[in-house]
Parts: sequence; C-alpha cells; structure tokens
Amino acid sequence: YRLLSRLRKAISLDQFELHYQLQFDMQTLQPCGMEALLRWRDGSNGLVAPDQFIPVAQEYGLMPAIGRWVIRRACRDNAALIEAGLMDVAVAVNICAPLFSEAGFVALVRQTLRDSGLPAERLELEITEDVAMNASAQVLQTSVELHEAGVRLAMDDFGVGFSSLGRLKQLRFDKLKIDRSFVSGLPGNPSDQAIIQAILGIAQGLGMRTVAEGVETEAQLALLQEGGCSQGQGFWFARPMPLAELIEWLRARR
Ligand code: G
Ligand code: G
Ligand code: MN
Ligand code: NA
Repeated sequence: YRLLSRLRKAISLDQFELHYQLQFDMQTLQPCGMEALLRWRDGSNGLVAPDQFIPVAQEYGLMPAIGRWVIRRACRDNAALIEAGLMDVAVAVNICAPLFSEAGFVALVRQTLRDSGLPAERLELEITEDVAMNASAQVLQTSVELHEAGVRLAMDDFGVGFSSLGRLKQLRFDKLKIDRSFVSGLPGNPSDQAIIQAILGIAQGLGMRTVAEGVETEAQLALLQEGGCSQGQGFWFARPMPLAELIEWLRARR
C-alpha cells in the first residue's frame, strides 16, 4: 500500500527519470540508437529499478500515465541531443500493452513529436510479444498508422513470449530485439546459439534489423557479428546513463 500511494504521486512530484543505453552498429561499433529506461527516485529509497515498481504500476492501471510521461521526456531529450549536434539517432521507448492499445495512442505520439520537434524517424517504440500477439484490430491499425507516420517499431525481448510468426509478418516491425537470456548462453550453449541463428534468419528473411540485448563479453560480440546481427546493446558497449552522463560520454568521444 505504501509503495502504491508513493507511486501514485511520483509523476506530480517529478520523481521519474530516464536513463539511456546506447545501441551500437555491430560492424562499425558506432552508436546507432539508444533505449530510454525508466527509473524512480523514491525519496529515501533512492533510485528504484523498473522491475520493482512496474508490476505494481501495471496492476493498478498507472502505466499508461507513466508511459505518456516517458514518451514526452524521451522525445524532448533526444531532440535536445540532436539540436546540440551530439548525436543523431532514434530513441527507443518501451510501451506497455494498455497504452499501445488505446484508441488515442497514435494521436498522442504525433502530438508529442510536434511538441518536441523530434522527427518521427528519430522515435522508435518497443513493444513486447504479448502486445504484438493481442489480435485486436486496434493494435493492427495502430501499427499501420505509426508506420505511415514514420515512427519505427521494434519487438522487444523476442523469443521469450508468445510469438506467432504470422503476426510478425502482419505487424510492421523494423527491428527484432533478441532477448538477453539467449545472448547470455553464448558462447557454449548450443540451444541458445541455435535459437539466435534462427531468429537472425527470420529477421533477415522478413527484412527486419536485429538488436542483441545484454551483450557483456567480447566472445558474445564476435559470435553475433559472425551471425549477421545488425546491432548490439549491453554492458560491453555501454551501461544505461542519466542524460547528463550520456552528454559527457558523447563529448569525450568526439
Ligand atoms: O532498466 P532495466 O533493465 O532495469 O529494465 C527492466 C525492465 O523494465 C525491462 O524489461 C524494461 O523493458 C522495462 N522498462 C524499462 N523502462 C520502461 C518504460 O519506460 N516503460 C515500460 N513499460 N517498461 C520499461
Ligand atoms: O527488456 P528490456 O530490453 O527493455 O530491458 C533492458 C534492460 O536490460 C535494462 O534494464 C538494462 O539495464 C538491462 N541491461 C542492459 N544491458 C545489459 C547487460 O549487458 N547485461 C544485463 N544483465 N542487463 C543489461
Ligand atoms: Mn526494451
Ligand atoms: Na528487452
């Protein structure tokens, strides 16, 4: 109860922040995107990770409101990075099922892009397999309209949820994110290796780019490069950073 009541006030108290984790091109090893990751600065409890409060927020219907805040902040921050000439890549934002399924979702995205001045192709939305596999006409329509608006769509945590390959074809995903549970089995686990090869094959066949999540070692990087994975994200490349730290990181690299 205490967690819930604190969480309810978190937006108005401005206690949420976004950290950004860069994504890298597997061939050039240059930054080519970034993912916005939500953190909650909960008074005396310090920085709270999403797995500690998102389930509660989901259960009590707070996620759509939090998600709207996240999209606005991510678009604003990315527009500022581009404006400052520090980096010009898309920011990926995690969208929960109830928000993505709302009738007004595309209008919200368009309005947020207008307000922030961020070009549509500099925003990417990550949805999980359970959202994608929700067969509603609304979800399908939303994916078509986002595509028409120029916003990119990525499937998050691919391979651990309920995927239907037919659905992958139907919804217009630009990217598949390979779940880090498979990457963590590299090198050495033949099942994980086989699953990753299969995912890379499907993505290539359907014309989607791939991002390997949770890349932590040089050996994992090498195997993924060899397999033809397009991008990597993980501690080997860079950790999630607050915006100020990301700006320093980018400045130091120039
Ligand atoms: O940042 P971290 O690895 O602790 O994130 C844990 C989980 O929380 C990940 O599965 C991630 O997708 C999810 N998550 C992080 N930020 C957001 C967000 O802004 N919205 C939603 N819906 N999920 C998020
Ligand atoms: O499910 P999603 O992809 O949205 O979650 C991203 C989460 O993965 C973030 O919470 C981030 O902190 C975490 N993460 C990013 N890179 C690594 C990594 O190399 N290893 C591990 N264990 N976690 C990572
Ligand atoms: Mn994600
Ligand atoms: Na993921």
